[in-house]
Amino acid sequence: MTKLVIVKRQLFANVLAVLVCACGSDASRTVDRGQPPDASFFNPGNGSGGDGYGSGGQKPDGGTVDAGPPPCPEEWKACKEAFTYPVGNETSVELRGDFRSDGWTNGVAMLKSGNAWTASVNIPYNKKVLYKFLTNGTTWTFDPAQPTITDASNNTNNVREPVKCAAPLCEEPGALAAGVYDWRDAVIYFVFVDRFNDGNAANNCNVSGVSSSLVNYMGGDWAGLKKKIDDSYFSDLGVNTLWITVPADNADEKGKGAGQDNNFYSAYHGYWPKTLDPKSPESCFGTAADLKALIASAHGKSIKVLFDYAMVHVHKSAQVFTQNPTWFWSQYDGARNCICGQDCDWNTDAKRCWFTDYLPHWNYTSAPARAYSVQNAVDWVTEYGIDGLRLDAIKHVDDQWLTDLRGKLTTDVLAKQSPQQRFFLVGETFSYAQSDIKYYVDPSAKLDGQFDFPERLALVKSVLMRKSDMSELATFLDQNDGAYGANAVMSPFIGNHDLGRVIHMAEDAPLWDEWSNNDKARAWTNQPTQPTTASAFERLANAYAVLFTNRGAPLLYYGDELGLAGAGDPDNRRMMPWSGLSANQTTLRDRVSTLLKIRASHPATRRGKRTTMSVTSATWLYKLSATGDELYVAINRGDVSSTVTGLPSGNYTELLTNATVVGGSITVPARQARVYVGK
Ligand SMILES: [Ca+2]
Ligand SMILES: [Ca+2]
Repeated sequence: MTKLVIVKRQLFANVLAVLVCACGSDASRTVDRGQPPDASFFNPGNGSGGDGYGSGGQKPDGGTVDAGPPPCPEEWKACKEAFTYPVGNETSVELRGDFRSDGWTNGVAMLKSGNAWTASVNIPYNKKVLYKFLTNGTTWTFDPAQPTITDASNNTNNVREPVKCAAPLCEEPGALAAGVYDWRDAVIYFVFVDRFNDGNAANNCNVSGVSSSLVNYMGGDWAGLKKKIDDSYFSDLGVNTLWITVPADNADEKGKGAGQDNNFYSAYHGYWPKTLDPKSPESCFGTAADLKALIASAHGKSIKVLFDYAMVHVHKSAQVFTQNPTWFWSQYDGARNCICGQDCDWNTDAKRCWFTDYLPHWNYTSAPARAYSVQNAVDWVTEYGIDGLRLDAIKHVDDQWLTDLRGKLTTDVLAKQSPQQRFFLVGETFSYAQSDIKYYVDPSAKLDGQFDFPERLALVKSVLMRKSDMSELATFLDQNDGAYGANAVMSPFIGNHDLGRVIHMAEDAPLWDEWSNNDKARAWTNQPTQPTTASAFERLANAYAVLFTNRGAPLLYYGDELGLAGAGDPDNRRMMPWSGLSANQTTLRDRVSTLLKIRASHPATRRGKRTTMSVTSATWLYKLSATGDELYVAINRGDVSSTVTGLPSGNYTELLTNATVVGGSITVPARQARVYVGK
C-alpha cells in the first residue's frame, strides 16, 4: 500500500508541468504556464474508497440524546490499557511499541507497585499492538504473560491482539493547547486594498502616463477597509482572516512591464517597495494611524490580519538600494544583463535575476542584507501586532532568509506571548507540482503552508469546467490531504490576483482554461462582461462547497464571492462592487456565507477525516467525521439532477435547504451541493 502511494506521487510530480513565477513583480505578467499536463494528471480509477457505514457501529442517533458516544473517526479512537511486567532485580522498566507514532523511540516509564511494574497507555482502538520492555535502559525484555510474534526480518515482539473497549477515547491529531489559535480554523480573504473600498478621497493617488486606468490607483484605502470590517461585512460572510496587500510605501512613478510587455503600470499593487520604514506606510492607502485603526477593528471582531510582504526586491528609487548597492545583485552579471526571462533564467537564476530593470533583487547571500531585511519584516509585525505574513514569490529568495525569519519571529515575537501563538507564514509558489510547493513547507523552520495550486487545478477542472470526473477529484484530494506533512496548514483556493476571474471558467462555455492564456489575451481589450446565467454561479457555489468542507485554511479572493467578472491581470482586479449586484451575485454570496457558517460550527469540515461514500463522474458523496461531529456532503456537478447513493439510513437535516431527508438514495439537483447532519 505504501509503495503504491509513493509510485503515484512520483507519477504525479513527473507529469506536472512546472510553472515559472513572475508573481509579484507586477511589472509583467509573463508567467510561462508551461505545457498542459497529460491525461494522467489525475490518477484515475479507484475513486470510491467508501467502506459503508457499519464498521464502527456509528449510526445517526435517531434524535435521542443518550444514543451512545459521540462519533469519532475509527483512526482517532483509543483504549486505555494497562501493561504489567513482573518485578525482578531490574532498577527501571520502559514500555516501548507501536501504540503511538514515536512509541519505539520514546518509551513510557513504568511504575513499581508491589510485585509488578505497571503503565497505563492509550492504544489504538481495534488494532494489533507490538511492544517490548526496555529494562535498566539497555536490555530488551519480553512480556512473559503475552504471546510473541516474529516478523520476516526476524524481529520478535510481544503482540497484543486488537482491543475494542466499550467507551473508546477520541484523540484528535494536531490538537493544540488551550488558548493557542488553530490556523486550521482560519478562512482567509485577500483584500486588494486599492480595489476594495475608498474610504477617504483625500488620499487618492494618480500616476500619469500609465497605459490604462486599470493599472492606476483606484482609491481604495485602509479607511475603506476598516469601514467594511466595522459594518461586519467579513463577519457576516464568515471570514476570520484578512490578507492585505503590501502596506509599505511604494514608488510613485510609472514603470514599463518586463520583457515584451510595453504597457506602463503604477504601484497600486504594492510590489515596488521604496520606503521600508513601518512608521511611514503607503500614503495612497492612508496613514500609519489608519492602518493601526484597521487592525484594531479587525482584532475587535476576532479577525486576524496577514500582511503581504515583498522581500524579493525593492524599487530602484529605494534609499536602502541607493545607499547599500552591495546588498543587491547587480543587474549585470559580467556580459549578462540578468533580467529574469532575458539573459537570466526565471528558474536557474531565480534567486538573483531582476524581474525588470527597476526592481533590484536582494542579495541574501550577504549576511548584513539578510539581517536588515529579516529585521524589517519583524519590525512590521511588531509595529502593527499582526498575526501572520503572506510571503510573495518565495522561490526567489534564499532559504536562509526564510529560516532566519522563522527564528527571529520565535525569539522576538512569540517568546513574549503567553501562551505562545503560532505565527502564520503562508507562501506563494506558483506551481502545479506538489514537490515545488512542499519544499518550503515546514512549520518549525520555514512556512506553515502555501497556496495550494494543485488543488485549485483539480477543483477547476472537475467542478467548474467539467473536464475531469468527480472520481478523479476524490482520488486527487485523498492523496493531496497528507502531501505536505501532518502539521502543515495549506491554503486551498480557486481564484487569485494572477489568474483570470474564475466565474468565466464556470460558464456553460468556459472563456479560457488553465493553459490557453486566453484570460491574458483579453486582459486589456475585449474584456468579458459580467456573466448573467445562473449556471455559472451555481458551479462556482459548488466549488466553494468542496473548498469549505475540506481541510486547510481556504482563501477567498475579493469579489469571487460575487462571481466578479474579469480576464487576466490587470482585468482581474476591478473595483469591488458595493451596489448594483444581480440576484445571481447575492445568491452566490449568501451561499458562501451559509457554507462558512456550516464550516464554523462543524469541526469535521476543518479537521475531520473524509471518507468517500459514493463517487461517479458527476457526483460525490463524502462523510466528514471528527470528535463528536459527523456530516455528509453531496456534490452534483452535472447539468442534470442525479441520484446519489451511500447516505446511511436515518433521518437528516439538510443544512443548505433546511429540509428533512431520509437516508438511502438521495436526489441532488443539477449543479447543487447538499450537506446532511443526522437528526
Ligand atoms: Ca482613498
Ligand atoms: Ca508611495
